[in-house]
Amino acid sequence: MNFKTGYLEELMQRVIARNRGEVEFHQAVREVLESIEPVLIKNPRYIGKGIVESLVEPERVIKFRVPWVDDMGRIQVNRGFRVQFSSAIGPYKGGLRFHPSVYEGIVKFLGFEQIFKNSLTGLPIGGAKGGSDFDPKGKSEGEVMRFCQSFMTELSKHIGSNTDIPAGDIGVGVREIGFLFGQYKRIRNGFTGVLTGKGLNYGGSLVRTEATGYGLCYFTEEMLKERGESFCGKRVSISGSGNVAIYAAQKAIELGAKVITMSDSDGFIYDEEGIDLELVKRIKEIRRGRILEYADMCTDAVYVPDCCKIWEVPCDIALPCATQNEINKHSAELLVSNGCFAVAEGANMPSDPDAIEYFLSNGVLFGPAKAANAGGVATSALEMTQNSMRYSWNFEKVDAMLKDIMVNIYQSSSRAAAEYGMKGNLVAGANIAGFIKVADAMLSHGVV
Ligand code: NDP
Ligand code: 2IT
Repeated sequence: MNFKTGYLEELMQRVIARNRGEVEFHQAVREVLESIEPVLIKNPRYIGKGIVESLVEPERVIKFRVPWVDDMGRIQVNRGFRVQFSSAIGPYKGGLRFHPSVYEGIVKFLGFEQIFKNSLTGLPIGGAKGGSDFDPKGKSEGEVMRFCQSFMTELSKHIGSNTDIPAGDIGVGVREIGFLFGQYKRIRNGFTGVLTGKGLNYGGSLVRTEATGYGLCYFTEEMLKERGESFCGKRVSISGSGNVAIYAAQKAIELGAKVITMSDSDGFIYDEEGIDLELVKRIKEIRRGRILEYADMCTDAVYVPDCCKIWEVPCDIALPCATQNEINKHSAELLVSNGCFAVAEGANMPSDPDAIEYFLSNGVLFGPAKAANAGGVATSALEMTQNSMRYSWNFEKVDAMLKDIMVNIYQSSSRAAAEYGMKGNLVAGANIAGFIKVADAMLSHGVV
């Protein structure tokens, strides 16, 4: 799609020139700019006040060396990042990703997306992301701890419970958050809610572990209701087998669906009888093993050593929960021709632009990541609230608040799409609803 206004085309070209080679960031910006074009045409004051120019430029990019000592006594050096993108509606908030593919472009794309996602939650949180090209796979617990301590030694200078509150993402779960928190507490001599996704015994919130996956299913349920449908009796294909995938599967099964696939970066399993989630949890959460082991232990299941082929399996509903750009146009065509009628994104930006275009123009119910996976960060914000109160809520209360937030996100995205003449297009709706709140806050603050 091309822009109707020369203003946005020029702005996009400037983003590309100023952030060379950061293709994931360009992709994320282009999608948002395309969606908000009708808002800018209707409200030229956003253009006059330079709101979009400011929004595409991070408030601060922090890039640092992370030296650590491996089990052989050798010094290893990784790169750490924190992109504090926008604090227009609250302190910077967003996860940390530890994966070898992490570079500035990935962190910027994730931080940019986080601005609008966090705005959609209705809670007062700005947008940020961070991480490192450190690969936790195959590292001992001692190595992971030493890496986390070194990473936090630098990061601690830039974050704080009222400034920037990181959390987990790929490769960063409750174990890593524990090591990061311990080091922050030691260096700063302060016990504050500076991270979310903490263990339950030192300030974590109930439901945070489950929140992204559960929230994804709550959002999808609302989307399905639009067609008089539900999860009940549906074949659901899920990619990934990490935090988001596992708890999306748990909630989908609880709502009556049959989950038939899960994957990791090496391959996927297909179990026509329905995935045995307790077995997946034993392999992935307890033993930190590979999904291949499922097929060794469960004779009904087939293992395919190519994770990209997962979308060839016929399903009714697809929940991509692994990583960015895991669904291209070819996969989208396969999904639709095999009868898939709903796709909701648990991962960040898992569908590429051509796949999204294909889903939307073929009548597929499509829940974009910013809206559909916002349950994780929303529950993080509830963790911040509980930490501030020095109190904790029970599981049912947090779960009910999460569900309420996801229903509201669906409704505000759906309403914004209809208001701008794009009924049913939740990509446009989520971007518009997320943008307006942030843009109006920026107008109030003046040139800052
Ligand atoms: P985890 O590290 O727990 O799990 C990641 C899963 O995705 C693993 O199964 C991993 O396989 C797979 N994966 C990672 N990279 C690739 C790749 N390049 N190709 C294929 N598979 C891959 O991370 P999460 O479950 O937390 O995150 C999954 C997605 O959800 C990410 O896009 C993340 O940004 C997003 N997200 C996470 C939230 C959270 O609260 N955790 C909130 C909102 C979104 P392998 O083990 O082989 O690497
Ligand atoms: O992408 C995301 O929304 C997350 N990884 C969760 C961020 C958070 O602060 O809980």
